[in-house]
Amino acid sequence: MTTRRQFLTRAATAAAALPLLATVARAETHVVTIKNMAFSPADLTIAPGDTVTWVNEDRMRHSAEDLNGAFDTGLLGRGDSASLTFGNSGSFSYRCGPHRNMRGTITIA
Ligand SMILES: [Cu+2]
Repeated sequence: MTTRRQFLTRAATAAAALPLLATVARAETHVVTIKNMAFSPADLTIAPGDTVTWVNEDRMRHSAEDLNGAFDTGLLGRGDSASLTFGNSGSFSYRCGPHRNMRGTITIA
């Protein structure tokens, strides 16, 4: 079973104020695999507006929870995934809820 959850972070307004300078980039989706009690890649840099999809390949349940509460995928069973579309800026540190030593970061650059 696959669950998909969408979250939206704060939309930045700076880019909208400069329409003539903006280039329309195609948003990408990045996959973070959860396997063997680790996020891979643990540290991921994405472009503004990109989506990150976490896929759990472990038998035990995991989650990705932002340390500051910006997002929480909820527990994902084996084969489950959750997707989050990020805004225009920010840097996020997250961990697995049940296994707090499992850590990762998302940087928008
Ligand atoms: Cu975990």
